[in-house]
Amino acid sequence: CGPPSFAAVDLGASSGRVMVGTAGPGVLELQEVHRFPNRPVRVAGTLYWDVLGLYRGVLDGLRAAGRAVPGGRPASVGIDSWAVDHGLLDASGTLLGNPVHYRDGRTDGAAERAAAVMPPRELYAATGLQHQPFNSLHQLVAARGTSALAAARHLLLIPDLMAYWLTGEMGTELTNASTTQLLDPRTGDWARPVAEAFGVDLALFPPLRRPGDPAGELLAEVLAECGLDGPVPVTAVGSHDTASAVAGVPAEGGRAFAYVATGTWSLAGVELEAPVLTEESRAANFTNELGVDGTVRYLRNIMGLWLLQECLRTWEADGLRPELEALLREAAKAPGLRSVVDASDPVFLPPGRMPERIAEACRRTGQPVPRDPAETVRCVLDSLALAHRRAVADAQRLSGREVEVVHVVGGGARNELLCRLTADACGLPVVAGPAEAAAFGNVLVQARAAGAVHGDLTALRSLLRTTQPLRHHEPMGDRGAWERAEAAVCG
Ligand code: ADP
Ligand code: LRH
Repeated sequence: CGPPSFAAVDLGASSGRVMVGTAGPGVLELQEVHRFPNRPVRVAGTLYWDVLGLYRGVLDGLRAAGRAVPGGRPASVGIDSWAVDHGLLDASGTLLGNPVHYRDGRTDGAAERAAAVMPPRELYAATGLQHQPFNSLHQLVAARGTSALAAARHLLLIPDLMAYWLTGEMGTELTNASTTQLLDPRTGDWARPVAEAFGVDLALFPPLRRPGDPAGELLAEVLAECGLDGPVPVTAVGSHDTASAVAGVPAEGGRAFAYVATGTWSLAGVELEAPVLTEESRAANFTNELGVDGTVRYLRNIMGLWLLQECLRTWEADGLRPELEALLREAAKAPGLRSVVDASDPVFLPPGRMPERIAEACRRTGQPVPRDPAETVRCVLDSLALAHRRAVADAQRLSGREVEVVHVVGGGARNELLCRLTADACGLPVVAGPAEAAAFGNVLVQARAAGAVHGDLTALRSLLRTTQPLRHHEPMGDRGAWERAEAAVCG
């Protein structure tokens, strides 16, 4: 028989997918067996994830995976998703309400309330986490006093919740736990003084598990529902999608690299062995999230292709029938760097009429307002490339790690214009791909745990590099133009 196949569940903010990955020495293949939209729902003023709809997508995907793999069942299943969000469960393991979306306004003002409990400097020194209004800690501050939090006996991050429904076993996967602002990135254990100060009961979190650890087996009812023969083990992977995506960067050993994992968000930074907890790093809003194999993902969150997704949604609602590929072709011809916005500005965080918000940001900063959808798309892509440039430069300066190449992975790696602009803006070569880096990282960790592939992250990445098609972009154009654009955004 050939090398084993694994099912990777990867839930992104824009879509969920189940992929079948086959891995062995010199072999790495990925096949998408099911993709489903991830459409949040607003109910009575609160924005929720449709968590049961997503779980149904996972079950449909596992059924499709069973049909796609030789022998009818995957060697194991791994699950990753976006970070910070969670479900609260009562003592019997019943979900107490729908998980709230990180873009919901319930965390408005929570950061200020948190700062009154612990000065941001102290919180950063203890957790290394950047300020984001939606960090799990802020969500818990916002949820204080609610009946759901009072009744909760367990808190499960989204991939851990899916794993619990599939296996009946609870755990807290470490890379995603590092996005809660309750973990100490130096020790990989809970930051107990922080939890105590905020009155967060750490007993809500089931025991920590690491990528590669066993995470149970599919329940009999799940096997029956998915038409699978058991046993099918579940393996913990880098359950934060960005941790899996960074594991799935096809970097070359010995060549220092930065990464931009670009999908709904752009996560841009470097991989380190230890966190950077300096005051300068906090001021630059860099985060220290944990990665696979004890690495630190030192990065900045940039608004990402959400800006484009939300423009498309607005134009669709206005009856314009936008077509992504045509718009990107037009945007490539539109004048470059005509106007740029700050792609880290929280003004772009909530859903709703993005083209107007972009136009308003241009007006506010005295720049020309985009005149049509193509110019708006160009403004978004120029702004993202500029934000990538700033993050890559800041990551190097703050960590002391100089890089030779930028790897662009995630759905945005399919966007040639964005990759080319990122190379030009950073003044560094860009290697683009794979677009499904998170699923690759997920599969590789499972495959190593199963003994199908061996070695450290460098070895896993070398398998990616030698098996996957990648596109290379050399930096071109006028560097001075990017410097002037940066000055326009940063003042
Ligand atoms: P997430 O995991 O956050 O849901 P993805 O990594 O799947 O996001 O990336 C989705 C984004 O990738 C889309 O919003 C779109 O901008 C971009 N994308 C996907 N396919 C293409 C394509 N063929 N050409 C250009 N961009 C693409
Ligand atoms: C990307 C991501 C990112 C988080 C955000 C909430 O999908 O996981 O790393 O900051 O979603």
